[in-house]
Amino acid sequence: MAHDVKSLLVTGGAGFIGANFVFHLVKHRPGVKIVVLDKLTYAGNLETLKPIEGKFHFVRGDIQNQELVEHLVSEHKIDGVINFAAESHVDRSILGPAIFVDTNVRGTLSLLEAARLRKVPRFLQVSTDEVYGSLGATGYFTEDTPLQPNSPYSASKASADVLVRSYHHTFHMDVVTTRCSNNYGPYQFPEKLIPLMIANALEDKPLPVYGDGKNVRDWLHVEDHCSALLTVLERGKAGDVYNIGGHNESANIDIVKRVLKELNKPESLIKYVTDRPGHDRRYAIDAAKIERELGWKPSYTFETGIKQTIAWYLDNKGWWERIRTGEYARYYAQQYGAR
Ligand code: NAD
Ligand code: TDX
Repeated sequence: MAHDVKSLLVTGGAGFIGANFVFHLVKHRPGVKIVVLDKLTYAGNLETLKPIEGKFHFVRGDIQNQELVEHLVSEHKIDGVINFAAESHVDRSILGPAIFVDTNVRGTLSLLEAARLRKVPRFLQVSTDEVYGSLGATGYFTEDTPLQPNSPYSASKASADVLVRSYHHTFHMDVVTTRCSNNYGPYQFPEKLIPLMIANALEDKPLPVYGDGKNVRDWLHVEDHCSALLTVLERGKAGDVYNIGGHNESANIDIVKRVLKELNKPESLIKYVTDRPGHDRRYAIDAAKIERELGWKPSYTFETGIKQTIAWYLDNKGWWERIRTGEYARYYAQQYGAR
């Protein structure tokens, strides 16, 4: 059944993917009312949404506040929820796991309860390929791969996924779950691999590569993730899971060298550092189901996507330079200082 959502609650809409999704909606579904609920943690940034000010409603709040969520659902006649709100960084989950359970598990439960009690007709949980664990040199994650999360972050996301599943089976709620591979693109917080390497290279600072640099990630441009999410929101089958990926595997060291080459910076900036504890070796998504059943396919090649992304970081230095002071500087010293 196609879902013609008219009023969408976007949680975590001031973060990297959430904000890109709000841009995508404004452009492709101008008639949809958008309500953004975001706590504005270190990763949330209202400045990102400034170019479309007036085209969405913004509420600062925590997804764990079920009363607030229920109120928003009634006030705005919400007929769809898409949940981006999360603690999203693996390294931070190693430094302090508790908030990952609070936001990613308890927060998702609070949203599910609010949606169930207020009879919201559609709920999309934005999940990740990391719930499947780690692959060896061959094979792909399919929707049937067992959940074997290895970090506190991925464990919290997997916990949320099984809660979402249970709401479909027990309460017959109309839920869909997506599991996407690593995203890159404009507005990504500079703690994640690609923007961190771009920013450090531009400032001639060392580029910290974990372990042997040969861990493999499967990269998808954020706009392609957003088009897949809208497709699943509107046409995904209730209760189903959809993997999202662009068939673009790369070893971290190759990504880092690529960034340096594009910026005309020397490879001597690369610094191999102590590995991430429990570091997953390889992620690779089999996206055949969403391609076959919903006709989605990515539009960016990595070639065009990485050039566009680097150009964006060059043109928007103010956005990330402001972030790299204050709380971020303290995190960076804790994460990389003694490595
Ligand atoms: P992000 O860290 O950039 O943004 C998270 C947003 O959620 C921020 O705006 C933050 O303020 C908000 N938030 C955090 N806790 C909140 C709370 N308790 N209540 C309300 N808002 C809160 O994350 P992202 O990279 O944009 O990821 C978005 C979602 O996509 C996450 O659920 C993540 O697990 C998933 N995902 C990310 C990737 C990736 O490569 N970045 C890939 C697959 C899936
Ligand atoms: O400084 C670094 N050096 C380094 O070698 C950082 C920050 C990362 N890495 C490596 C670790 C990973 O193998 O690069 C790879 C990518 O790291 P992250 O950008 O931290 O992403 P990852 O851990 O793969 O998780 C991301 O993809 C799945 C997102 O952060 C998650 O939110 C998403 O669910």
